[in-house]
Amino acid sequence: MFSRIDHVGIACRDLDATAEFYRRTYGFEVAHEEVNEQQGVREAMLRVNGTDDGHATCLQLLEPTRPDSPVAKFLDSRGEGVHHIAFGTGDVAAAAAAVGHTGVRVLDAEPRQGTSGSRIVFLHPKDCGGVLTELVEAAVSAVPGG
Ligand code: CMX
Ligand code: CO
Repeated sequence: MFSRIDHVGIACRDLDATAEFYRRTYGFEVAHEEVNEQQGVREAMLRVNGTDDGHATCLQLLEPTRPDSPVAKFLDSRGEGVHHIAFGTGDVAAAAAAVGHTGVRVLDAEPRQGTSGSRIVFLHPKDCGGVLTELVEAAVSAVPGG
């Protein structure tokens, strides 16, 4: 049901400075940038491996856009660092339902919009060994032939 790590989310205070750190230290370039107002983030995707078809593995750098957002609250309480891990799946609604049946709290009753038109749901970190976990279905348009 889950075939890959889609991305690792990293909370930061300064997106541009953090992207520059990853560029100069590892050579990872920003493949995509967007603002997701629903999630309260300005974000940059840095492709670590794979191709730009919605199935790559990325780092997702996250800067908050408002003080009451999940990433802003995380920065206040824990500071900068790894915020979540995201697993890729072909059907996020079915995957969330299956995980929900195991007793893990699914935070989104319906999938929300993620990066580049993907569909996402979050799982409660307290039910996942302290790891905030995201499930991601890539947008159809990002899949070759889709
Ligand atoms: N990883 C692990 N634990 C986390 C966490 C994280 N990222 N964020 C919060 N927690 C823990 C806290 O440490 C706290 O634990 P204690 O009770 O032991 O102190 C507990 O969860 C509750 O934390 P809180 O600060 O009161 O935060 P909330 O309950 O208000 O929110 C959460 C926590 C996970 C429900 C909320 O952040 C959420 O809904 N996240 C999903 C959406 C999101 O993160 N969007 C940004 C990314 C968007 C994207 O990837 O595209
Ligand atoms: Co994410």
